[in-house]
Amino acid sequence: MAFNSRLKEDFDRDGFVLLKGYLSSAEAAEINSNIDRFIEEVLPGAPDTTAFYEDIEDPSSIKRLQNMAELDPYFDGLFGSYNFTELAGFLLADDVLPKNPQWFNKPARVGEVTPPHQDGFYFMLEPNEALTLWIALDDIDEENGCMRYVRGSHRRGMRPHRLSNVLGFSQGVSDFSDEDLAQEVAMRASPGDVFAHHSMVIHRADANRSDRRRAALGLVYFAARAKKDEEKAEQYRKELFARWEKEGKI
Ligand SMILES: O=C(O)CCC(=O)C(=O)O
Repeated sequence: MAFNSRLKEDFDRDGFVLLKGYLSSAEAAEINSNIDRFIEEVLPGAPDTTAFYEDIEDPSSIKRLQNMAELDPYFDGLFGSYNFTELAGFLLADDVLPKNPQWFNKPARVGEVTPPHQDGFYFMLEPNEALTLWIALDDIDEENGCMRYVRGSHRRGMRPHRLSNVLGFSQGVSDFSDEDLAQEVAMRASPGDVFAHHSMVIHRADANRSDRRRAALGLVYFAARAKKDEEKAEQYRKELFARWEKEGKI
């Protein structure tokens, strides 16, 4: 599939791009019904680390599902569907490797903030060349926690991160400033819209205090030229999970 060169220019300049109506609302509904099926049929037999909850006592408060491709062929197949791989390859100008698909949910009323962060801080790549295709699955706006990107921040290097108290987002940019806020754009979306965001772009989202759910599926792709220090990344992941377990968060 041929993509428009304007798309790449926008992505390179801003660090994110919106592909309005990339999927139809029926295709977004199919993803939603597969997430429902995953929760009902796969999650009960899956490792505890598959789901994070806003309130561990409330099974309806899932805020994150991860490792879905390993657990379910539908989500594994999604990476290669809808020309997603071609899109990611076009934007990163490289072959790409699909990674962990994750469901990012902000349940109505209780969905917590997404702290400002750069995904590349977690990815630990050299060079830090990766992106997320963030597929909107609901009508999303300022009230239910839309994505907010700091335009062009991917070109200004890795910012310092410190521990955040938000489960699932262990680290946040520690010197997030008014200058960042001035460059920030709040992005509304409809089901089927897809954002591509670079691993170095700063992004965040507000809490969801509305009566509507705010959900999206994130598909991560690493550029083939980006190399990962697997040992360091695994050690870091283990420490995080041990800490969350100790604090009774998972
Ligand atoms: O959905 C969110 O609030 C955050 C998602 C995110 O940080 C990401 O896709 O990199």
